[in-house]
Amino acid sequence: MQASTLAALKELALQCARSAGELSLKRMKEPFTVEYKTSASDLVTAVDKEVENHVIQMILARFPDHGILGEESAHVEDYKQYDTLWVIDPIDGTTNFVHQQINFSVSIAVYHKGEGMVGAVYDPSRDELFYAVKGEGAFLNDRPLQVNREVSLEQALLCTSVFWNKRAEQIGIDLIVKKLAGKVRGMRLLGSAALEMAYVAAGRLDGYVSMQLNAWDFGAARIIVEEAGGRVTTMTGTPLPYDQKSSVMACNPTFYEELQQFLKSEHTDVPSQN
Ligand code: 2AM
Ligand code: CA
Repeated sequence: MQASTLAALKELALQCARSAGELSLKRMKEPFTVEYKTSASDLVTAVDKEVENHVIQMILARFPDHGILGEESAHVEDYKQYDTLWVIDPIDGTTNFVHQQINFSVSIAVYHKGEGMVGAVYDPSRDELFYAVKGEGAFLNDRPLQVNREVSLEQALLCTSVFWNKRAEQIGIDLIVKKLAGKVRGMRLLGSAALEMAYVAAGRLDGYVSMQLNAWDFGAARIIVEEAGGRVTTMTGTPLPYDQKSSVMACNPTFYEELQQFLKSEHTDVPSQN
């Protein structure tokens, strides 16, 4: 990809992330409708849909021949026909948006022929923009990010997204998380996967694990963690897809192998959850 094209993609991705974040903050202060998707713990608001449409319009106004895979419009068209694909989540952490009014983010990624080129995760309530461009490093509001602390699994502060429902119990996620929490220094659950992974890039957390995330939850943050020197794979160590659900493991490389071995020894069926 030409340097000028990459620069244009970066500029638009950052503009979209900021603009979407500002719109969701503004709408948060007004009344909005909340609907259930599949259950009372799976929410979508009118703001998610409005913000996604706003981002789609910004992208297509500039690049009408690009494809879009967005959480609220994932069913709309066959995105596979496009070389350049924008993978977007207008609000990652919708439950936090509704209840806490903090700890939610916008996630915007650009993939070219399946390869991550630009990732932007914006936290509008703290005005923190995490972003990365392939080969150019990762940044938080223009400050370079680097995962460089030497840390063992026992010294690590980890984070995870878990749904405490029947299915999680059937798979045994609750037990894995419990065992992992007993092994590491601490375990956090913030409720926005994109933000949690961006915090790994920023060194605020040492690692993030999830048994199942959607492509728009990890699409941008994965590029940011990798550009910050972190390692991101599925829980079994295979490369992450760019357009499918997957388990995710994103961490400081110094304890990646140790974490992988621990997960393997605790749960041998992990592959079936990818
Ligand atoms: P969302 O807010 O965009 O739905 C913790 O809840 C994290 O998991 C959030 O990033 C959330 O994204 C995501 N999430 C919520 N429900 C999910 C589901 N059914 N499958 C995968 N990820 C989900
Ligand atoms: Ca979302």
